[in-house]
Amino acid sequence: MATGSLTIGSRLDACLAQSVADRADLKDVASVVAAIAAAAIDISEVIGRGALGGDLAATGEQNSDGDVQKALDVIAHKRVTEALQGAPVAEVASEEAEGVMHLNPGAPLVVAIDPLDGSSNIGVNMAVGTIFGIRPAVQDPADPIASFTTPGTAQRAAGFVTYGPATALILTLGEGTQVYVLDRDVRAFRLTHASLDVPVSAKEYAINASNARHWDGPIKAFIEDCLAGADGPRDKDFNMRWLGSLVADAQRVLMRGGVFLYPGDGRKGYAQGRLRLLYEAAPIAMLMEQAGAGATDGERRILDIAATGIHERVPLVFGSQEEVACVAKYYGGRNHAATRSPLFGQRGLMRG
Ligand code: AFP
Repeated sequence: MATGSLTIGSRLDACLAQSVADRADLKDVASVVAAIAAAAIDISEVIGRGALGGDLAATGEQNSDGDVQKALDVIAHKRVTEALQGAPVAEVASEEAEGVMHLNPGAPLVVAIDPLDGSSNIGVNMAVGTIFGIRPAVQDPADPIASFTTPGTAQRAAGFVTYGPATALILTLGEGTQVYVLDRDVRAFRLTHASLDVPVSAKEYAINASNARHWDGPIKAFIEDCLAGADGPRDKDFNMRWLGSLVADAQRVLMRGGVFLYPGDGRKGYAQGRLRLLYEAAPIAMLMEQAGAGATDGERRILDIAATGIHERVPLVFGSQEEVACVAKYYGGRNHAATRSPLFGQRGLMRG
């Protein structure tokens, strides 16, 4: 999408038509984005009614993750799946389904999707979202998930919807990252930002600090040095945010910079962190890189990582380039002979 050709205020369908006019190869991708956007508008209206629409946080079955599904998880999964059935989509890998779902055999694209991210926020009126990545379909009789075991660089498009004070669609078709906001008067998304540009440096980090005792040395050292502020090796004070909603934290980072960290940690089942490579980390990574930011697992570029399973977890660090690079330095300078420090029980790795 030649972002220079986009006009602020234009509706999503007009912007997608423009991108297809610029690049005919985006025709099928644009159809899938339009289908997901239509489903998101319906989901936004369900969320917007809150408890008036029944208990959206009511719990039911367990999903692939062993997480208990909430009513809204199921509603969102059903709505996006219906929408994708009518689009050029061969397969779907959804957080809410154990295996790959087969929709339209022979269709050119597949979608990895988290229909409702942040479900622990549902019952308390906090932002939640839908995250998706669109890839070419790969036929390989020997590998039933071949379409999803390519690196994140195979993604043709990626996006997420934040159901917050405004419902916003953050989208990339591989040429910059755009922001659309839902205009409820016409039930359509309209362009508000044609090409995001994330600040290179930042003074804000996002991490669930209650897990500090479980982090590895490099993460402990990085956060310890952020906490030391202007008195420490980073020479600047930091602020902290943690919204418990990946899409909300990601949107803040895209709009004003910062760094988000969900590292692997010592808790049972969290060696690779909590977030999923295919339908959380990889789409967010594409959006970040298209907006001039970075995304790693602490050391490796997320988009270079190929999944071996559709629900595979990966540690995730994304945001302002300088901060993402700084985290990697803490790993690169790993010193296993770290000494104890008063704060975390291990001395920071970057101390002189
Ligand atoms: P839920 O969908 O179970 O609420 O998980 C949300 C999430 O995957 C992501 O949106 C948050 O960034 C992260 O989990 C929060 O994890 P913690 O609850 O461990 O802080």
